[in-house]
Amino acid sequence: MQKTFMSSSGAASFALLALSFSTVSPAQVALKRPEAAEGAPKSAYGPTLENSRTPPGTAPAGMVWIPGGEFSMGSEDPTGMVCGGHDTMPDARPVHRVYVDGFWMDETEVTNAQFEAFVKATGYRTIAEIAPTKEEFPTAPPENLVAGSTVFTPTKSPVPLNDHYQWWRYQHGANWRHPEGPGSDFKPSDPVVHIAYADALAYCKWAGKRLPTEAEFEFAARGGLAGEPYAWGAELRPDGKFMANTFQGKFPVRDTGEDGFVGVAPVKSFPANGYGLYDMAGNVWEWCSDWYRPDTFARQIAAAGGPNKAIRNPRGPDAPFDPAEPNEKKRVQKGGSFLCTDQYCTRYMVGTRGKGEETTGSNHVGFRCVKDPQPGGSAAAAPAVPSR
Ligand SMILES: [Ca+2]
Ligand SMILES: [Cu+2]
Repeated sequence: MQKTFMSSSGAASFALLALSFSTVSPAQVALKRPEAAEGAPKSAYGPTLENSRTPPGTAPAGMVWIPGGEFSMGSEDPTGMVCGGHDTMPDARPVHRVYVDGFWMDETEVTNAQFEAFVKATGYRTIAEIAPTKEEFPTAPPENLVAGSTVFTPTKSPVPLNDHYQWWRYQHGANWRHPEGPGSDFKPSDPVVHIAYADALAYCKWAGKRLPTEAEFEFAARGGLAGEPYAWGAELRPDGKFMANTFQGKFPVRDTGEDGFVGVAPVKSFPANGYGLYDMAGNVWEWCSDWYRPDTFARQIAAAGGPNKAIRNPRGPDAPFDPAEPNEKKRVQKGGSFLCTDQYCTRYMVGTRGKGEETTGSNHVGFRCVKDPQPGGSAAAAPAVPSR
């Protein structure tokens, strides 16, 4: 019932611990570092203890079974790692134990074709398609009260990376149908973008699904591995192979697209992880249902009585708070995007956390859905049906 793995950072698997020491090489002993070894540095990660991988019924179309179980959530400081980048990411610590129940998850990000089916069935209009009002933005000049969304724009020359407004512009007419603005058209197999939180929720409701919690997303992204920095293992590019759609070249001047894609990539362009999920890192950011706070993990651990007491099915704090922008209501986003690079942001790393203001989509923010198993076991009896 349990699968355990040797993590790159030295977390020992249960299987190895069960061996007698006489059968283990000195190198392995050094990796395992018994709990009693005082003063020795110790990985914060424990094993991943999966529930049964047997699905509770037939999978809903396009979804895969995520078994759930207990795992270590969060990220150690990546700045010392190869390709770890410059950001220490304290909001992803302490690493701590979490348990999630099993669930179904979309094997890909929601695509434009899927989103178009939703829009055709419901007439839904996304936030990016609706002009902001004077009531919502009393101080904004009237000429700015135009529907649109934020679009990444390469700079002409290298810039200090301390002000992201240098490479984001508010583009009138940018929305899921026109990802770069008027004149650009969506591709059916690309992930839908320019999706605000409410837009994602509306789609989920129509599809009979919901957004993943942050813990569910991370459990799923780890694909059964334990303590690895990436959804596929220890290295960003094993044997030189690109495993996710990220940014190459000089950020934010020019993406050379060595991984095959400048900007967004069609879903399933890179290998699936251990659970059969595609693009859990890179491509587009994905909304989670949790409110964002930088100290979420510390608060949960305090409430649970320590980092080794598994927190069951965490749903995040009751209210959002980001000291960097205290008036904005932010939700957690996971996975990073096609703009991630170790020059600026390495949130393609599986234990790291992103955040986004609820009403703000952009051309690198999308989502995917999850679904709870049906009581009685047959999930196949509940296909996605328009609810209105
Ligand atoms: Ca790319
Ligand atoms: Cu990033």
